[in-house]
Amino acid sequence: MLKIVLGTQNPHKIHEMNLIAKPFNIEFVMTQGDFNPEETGDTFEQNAYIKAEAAYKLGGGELFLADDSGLCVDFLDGAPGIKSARYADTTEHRIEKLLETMKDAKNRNAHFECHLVLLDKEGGVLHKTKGVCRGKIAFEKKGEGGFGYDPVFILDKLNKTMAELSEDEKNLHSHRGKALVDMLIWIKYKYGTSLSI
Ligand code: ITT
Repeated sequence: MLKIVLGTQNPHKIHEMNLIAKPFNIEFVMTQGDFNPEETGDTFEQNAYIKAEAAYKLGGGELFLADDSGLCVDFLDGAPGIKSARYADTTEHRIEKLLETMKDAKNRNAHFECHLVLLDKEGGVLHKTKGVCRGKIAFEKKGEGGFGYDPVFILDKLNKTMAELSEDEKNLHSHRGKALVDMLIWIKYKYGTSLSI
């Protein structure tokens, strides 16, 4: 089993990513020590790099990965985007604010985006991937699964909210699932089928 240090404070991300990585014989482990980098970047990619670098500085492994992701709403010119986690103080308030802001919006198109950055044991960038999942903002919450904006994001492909999907279904269609499978395939071919580094 190849262990990769994941720079995140979000337990939902590590849970989803470990489900996806299991068939690849890869496990994500939390950083050791105080992981709390300031996300000062202007893009998802820059913030993913900032988090991956913070994980690398804490050490504890040979590969370091971070995810920066968010919800981009057409009606809001791409907001909340990189500020998705800071759009309001709690998940409930973030959803309430989004639904209120969107209450008269006809164009409800939106997408989730996920950017992953992988660093080596010297802190150099090894690989980057991106995943996108397209959908629409619902008029009300539906479903209990997932996290964050999942109850108000209706997937175009399935006409269900992300929160109505099983964990496997979400991973099959989500921005994170797409970005991570691309990353895992790259790691597999880079390091060989044994995945030992
Ligand atoms: P880390 O920075 O510690 O990884 P975070 O939750 O703050 O955790 P981000 O800065 O990447 O992560 O912000 C992502 C936010 O975007 C997240 O808090 C959710 O509000 C939203 N988000 C990202 N992926 C999502 C998903 O799969 N489902 C629902 N909301 C998601």
